Amino acid sequence: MKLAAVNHTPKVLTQDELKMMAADKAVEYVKSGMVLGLGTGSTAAFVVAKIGQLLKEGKLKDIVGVPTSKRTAEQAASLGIPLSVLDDHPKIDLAIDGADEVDPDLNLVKGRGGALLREKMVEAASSEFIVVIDETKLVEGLGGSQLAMPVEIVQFCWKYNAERLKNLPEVAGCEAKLRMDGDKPYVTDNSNYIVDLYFKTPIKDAHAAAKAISSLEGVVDHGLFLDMATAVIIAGADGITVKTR
Ligand code: ABF
Repeated sequence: MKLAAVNHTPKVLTQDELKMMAADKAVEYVKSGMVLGLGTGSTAAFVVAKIGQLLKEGKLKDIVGVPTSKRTAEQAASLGIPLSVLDDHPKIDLAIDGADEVDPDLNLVKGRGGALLREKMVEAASSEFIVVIDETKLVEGLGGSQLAMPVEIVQFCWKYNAERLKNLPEVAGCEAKLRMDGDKPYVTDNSNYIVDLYFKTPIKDAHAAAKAISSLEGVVDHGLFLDMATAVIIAGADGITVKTR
């Protein structure tokens, strides 16, 4: 008798599938009547899409979304999610957003998508802040991915400020590069520039670095989101893990 071959190799999930899994889990925490902070980036876009779907199906009601970027506002509006701003809804029940790096204490690097300022304003105003990531975002220390840690600065004399950032002892040894959009500087939703800091080794003291960066005149905000996340949902090959503070 000839036996049919059975393939027992487990399916390897793509990064997008993992992001969607994390997003779906986070949306389980959304309840009707909530004011929601809507994040930015590809993982947050899955969250917004799911919320839109549940609203359409009548499984969620009376949601108000406070978007963290113009592109999230556009996506949410296209899905019929009612929108507001912090001026009108200064207290947010729950914000859900992605991140670029997450350390073991649930501190984050965010803002590679360029929306760090509005993300930080909305997420700081939220009673709960759930971060949704795939496992590639986990690091032992912030800056450890060797990818950009963004700093939003005013356009005026950006070179002067990039130089001052690079020379701060708290971020010693980093490189500072103006973020570009083609052959022009990248401009944020708030009409500012971004200087990306690149680290060869993780930042030694992220709280000291955050304080030093913020102390420079002309710095608007930075991508270190410290002591802000209340939970992190991580999607990996072994499924979903929820870490809480
Ligand atoms: C936002 O989107 C940002 O703070 C972060 O830069 C980025 C994460 O992107 P993605 O979810 O696309 O990986 O959350």
